[in-house]
Amino acid sequence: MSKETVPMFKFIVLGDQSVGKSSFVKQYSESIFIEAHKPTIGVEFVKKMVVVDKRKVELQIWDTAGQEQFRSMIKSFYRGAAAVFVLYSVNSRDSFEKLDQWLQELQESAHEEIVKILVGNKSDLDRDISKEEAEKFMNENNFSLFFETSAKTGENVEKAFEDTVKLVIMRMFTSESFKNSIKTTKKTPANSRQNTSRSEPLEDFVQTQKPIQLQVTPQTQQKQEKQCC
Ligand SMILES: Nc1nc2c(ncn2[C@@H]2O[C@H](COP(=O)(O)OP(=O)(O)OP(=O)(O)O)[C@@H](O)[C@H]2O)c(=O)[nH]1
Ligand SMILES: [Mg+2]
Repeated sequence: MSKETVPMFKFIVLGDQSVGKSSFVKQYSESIFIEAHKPTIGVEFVKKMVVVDKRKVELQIWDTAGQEQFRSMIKSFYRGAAAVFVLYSVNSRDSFEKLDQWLQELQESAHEEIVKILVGNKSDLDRDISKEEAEKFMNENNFSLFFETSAKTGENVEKAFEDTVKLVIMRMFTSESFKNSIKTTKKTPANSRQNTSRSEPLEDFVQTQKPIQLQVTPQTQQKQEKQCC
């Protein structure tokens, strides 16, 4: 009996303290919102099986702490990640200004092919950062997609994850170096028989599927064209 091979994508969620990283992940994985702020200690991990355009993918979502003291340990989790959500809060200029620091850390510690997604969370609150300002930042800093979300109302949260999955799949079809930079299989326990073919499920996946079309903003499209040629 042949066993279905489901590729795994590792996603990281970064951003300043209290921007709503854990709430964003919780809203997506469990459809719940909690008013109280319980700071994340180190890194928390959530798994979710999703079907996007008839493709089944397992997501491993790593929700990181915003507190400064955890920065150095968080870096060790970037390895093999397909995408990173970098969050700020639309009502906090301070969190928007910290984005440069997160980009700097990514540049130092993540592989350069990682898909970067900019997320302005707390869109249900009065804003301090306009959409135009955030779009300008996105274009200047090589983000692939930008969303304004509310982890409270759920606005755009599922779309942010689903469009990111679609984009990652699209990159797998178009970029060999991206495919080689991301981890798509689960770690096997140390005492089990090692599956040495790291990319096998991904190869199956790519070979048996047709490329998909992702709706992207004009800016994103221009950027992707620039990147590809
Ligand atoms: N109104 C509103 N509040 C939100 C939203 N997202 C998160 N919050 C609130 O903001 C506070 C911080 O949310 P968390 O999700 O814990 O923030 P975090 O980024 O994970 O924080 P750290 O783990 O400390 O880095 C909590 O009180 C949440 O209820 C949102 O979209 N809208
Ligand atoms: Mg948290």
